Amino acid sequence: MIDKKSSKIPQSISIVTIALNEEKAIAKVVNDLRKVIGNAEIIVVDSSTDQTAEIAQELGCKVIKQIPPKGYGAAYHEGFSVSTGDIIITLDCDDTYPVAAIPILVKKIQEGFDLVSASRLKHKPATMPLANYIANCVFAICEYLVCGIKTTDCHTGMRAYRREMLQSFPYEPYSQSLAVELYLGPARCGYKYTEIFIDYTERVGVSKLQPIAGTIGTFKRIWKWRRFKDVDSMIENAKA
Ligand SMILES: Nc1nc2c(ncn2[C@@H]2O[C@H](COP(=O)(O)OP(=O)(O)OP(=O)(O)O)[C@@H](O)[C@H]2O)c(=O)[nH]1
Ligand SMILES: [Mg+2]
Repeated sequence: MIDKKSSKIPQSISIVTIALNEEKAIAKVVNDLRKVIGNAEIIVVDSSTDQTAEIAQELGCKVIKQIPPKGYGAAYHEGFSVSTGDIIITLDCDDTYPVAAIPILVKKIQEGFDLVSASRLKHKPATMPLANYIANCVFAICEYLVCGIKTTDCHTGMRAYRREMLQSFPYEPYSQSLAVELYLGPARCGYKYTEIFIDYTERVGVSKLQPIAGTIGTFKRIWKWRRFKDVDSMIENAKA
């Protein structure tokens, strides 16, 4: 709809992850990634006061410092802007997401999808608190009713994006719940999107989730991409 896809099959991969005091998890996450993606670039946008950045640097990651912390969206935005791959994979830096799923995400992008989202919610994961599970189910219902977009998990941190797509629709990085918009926006703009299901394991380290601000942010993002809103003019205005 807004972007002419090049005929070249996307090949190069950037892993973009963000970290706020994840020194207990970072080494395992990076070592697991290396086993799956070899020498692809790994970018860590780090806002930590602990040893996360030093560990990531030692393991050969490209570390971008963002101090003081500017939040989830700002950190990912920075990571996207310095990444170079045709395919951008995101995941939390807390060892909750299965890196073994990355080849499946990559293959789907190479088959022609612009966005592949790794949903944690085929059923309730034992590792997700009940309140979070219920909230995610309510968000999914609202996303369908308000935007007309079917999804089971708009808050998953594990996604694959085709780079050209990510660069060409107007997302707002600096407020809460960017992940919601990075699904609803492309879907509403006519990009080709899909979900796969993954397992979601126990978090290493302390959660940074902000439930109230995140819920408000989610509903704002849903409303931004509501049905019947003229997305073409949104895109034109953003370009102007
Ligand atoms: N650079 C940076 N990273 C952040 C910031 N806030 C959160 N993160 C990271 O963003 C990722 C997602 O945050 P989490 O605390 O895992 O949030 P969540 O996945 O919704 O919650 P859990 O299910 O408890 O893991 C983690 O890797 C955090 O370390 C920030 O302000 N700056
Ligand atoms: Mg997490």
